[in-house]
Amino acid sequence: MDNQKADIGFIGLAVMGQNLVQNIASKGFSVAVYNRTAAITREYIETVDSENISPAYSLSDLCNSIKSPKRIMLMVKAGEAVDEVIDQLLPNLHKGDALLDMGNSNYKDTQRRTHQLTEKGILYSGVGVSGGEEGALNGPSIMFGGSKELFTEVEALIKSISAMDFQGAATLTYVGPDGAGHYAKMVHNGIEYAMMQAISEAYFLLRDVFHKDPSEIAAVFANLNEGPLNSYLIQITADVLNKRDDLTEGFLIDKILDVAEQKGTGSWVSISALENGTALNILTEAVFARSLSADKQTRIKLAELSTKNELEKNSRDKNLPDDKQLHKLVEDSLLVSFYLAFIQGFHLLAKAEAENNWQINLSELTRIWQGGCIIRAELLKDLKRYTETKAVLIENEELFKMINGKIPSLRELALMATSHALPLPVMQNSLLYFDSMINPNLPTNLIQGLRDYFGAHTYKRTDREGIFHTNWDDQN
Ligand code: NBP
Repeated sequence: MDNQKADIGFIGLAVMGQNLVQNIASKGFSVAVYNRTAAITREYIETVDSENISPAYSLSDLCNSIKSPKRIMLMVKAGEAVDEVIDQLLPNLHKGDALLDMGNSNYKDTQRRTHQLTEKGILYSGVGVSGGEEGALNGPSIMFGGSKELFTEVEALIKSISAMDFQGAATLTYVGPDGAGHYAKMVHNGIEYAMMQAISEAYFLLRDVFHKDPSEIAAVFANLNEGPLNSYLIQITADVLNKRDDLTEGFLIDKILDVAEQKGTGSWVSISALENGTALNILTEAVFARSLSADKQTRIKLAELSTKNELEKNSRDKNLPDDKQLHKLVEDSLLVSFYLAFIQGFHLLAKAEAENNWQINLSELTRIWQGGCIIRAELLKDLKRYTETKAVLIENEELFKMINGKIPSLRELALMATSHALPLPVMQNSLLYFDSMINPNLPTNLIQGLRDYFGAHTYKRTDREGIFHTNWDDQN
């Protein structure tokens, strides 16, 4: 009997899946769950105390235990696993059934799968879910992509499990068809990379130029969190820096190896920017910073050969700002870096939206990123207002003036870092992006001349219309 069947099916009981299922069940929806490794399902069922969660030990059991038309969420490892699960599920699905991929799939895979399943009459949705394991349990930010019809139908359920924005509304939105939801999640993750890198750069400066210990730096971040930088990432930075080591004396942060890992979405966003010709240097440098950190042994060897220590000695104590001035330098520099990371991310989104005809509402993204997700931040309140004008964000005069007013701090901080041989890829690239965008005469005229010289690629002139080519050998 259908009324004894579960409201939805759920596949994938790793950390995200387990928490999301608990969240769904706690809102009164019944969920039948399946995991490839049955022991994990068994263990999960034993530990969760909810009559809304029932186990299935095969995909056909799972499909038989949920209401029709079937709505099945997938939360398995992004990539081949999703295709494998879809292939195994297909014999059990009928026209009108729906699959919702809640993992971090590449938007191109989601577009392909949407096409493949739509041909079979199966509804497919790529849903971006942000918030990590805590968000999955207590309320993530949800970027729904795919069939609008399916969105309308499952909206009540998904709304009930999401977090809340600053006004108390659910952090859920319909982003657009096929890959739009996963594209938005990918950009979210790119911005997350840039924010985390900028934060680590501020820590770097406070540690290596100002020689503050972790608890002093934690105090700086706790203080910053009281102002316009108020955000989840700034808040947890203070917690991470303050944590004492369980195994030895001192702070845990001093024992953590400086090699950062990545799972893919950061590089996908850069690949997308390279493909559609959008400048995304701030977000991309955050990815490269992680790649570069992996060259630990080379860094150790070259440190011994370099003159970095002399440079540091010579720069030490040279007119360093006092704590109050330092607070302003760091606050302004982080704010500029954060805002420009969002500006670049939104520029990329706007380009992708136009190319794919997605009709993404950028203002809605600034709303649903206010709660539940890793990049939730006070500045999204202002960004929401700026995106409502629909102008290219950096052209918004109010926003531009605000950033412009903080650029002197970033310039001073970048100069200070350079004189200490301290690399700040995101902060320095924020300055580089800003300086490029305010310059009406970049040196790219020379590039055009060189291209025309060796490849007859032609060029345009500043003083008349048309396409020109010059015989450069002809020295007159
Ligand atoms: P993982 O990304 O580590 O995936 C593990 C799950 O995938 C397990 O349930 C595993 O089953 C299943 N699986 C694999 Br691996 N290969 C499979 C296959 N061929 N067939 C069926 N199932 C397969 O788990 P996670 O960290 O919970 O993340 C789940 C998704 O959520 C990912 O797409 C991730 O990118 C995304 N996400 C994660 C976070 C986060 O903070 N972790 C945040 C937001 C989104 P098994 O138990 O049998 O091995």
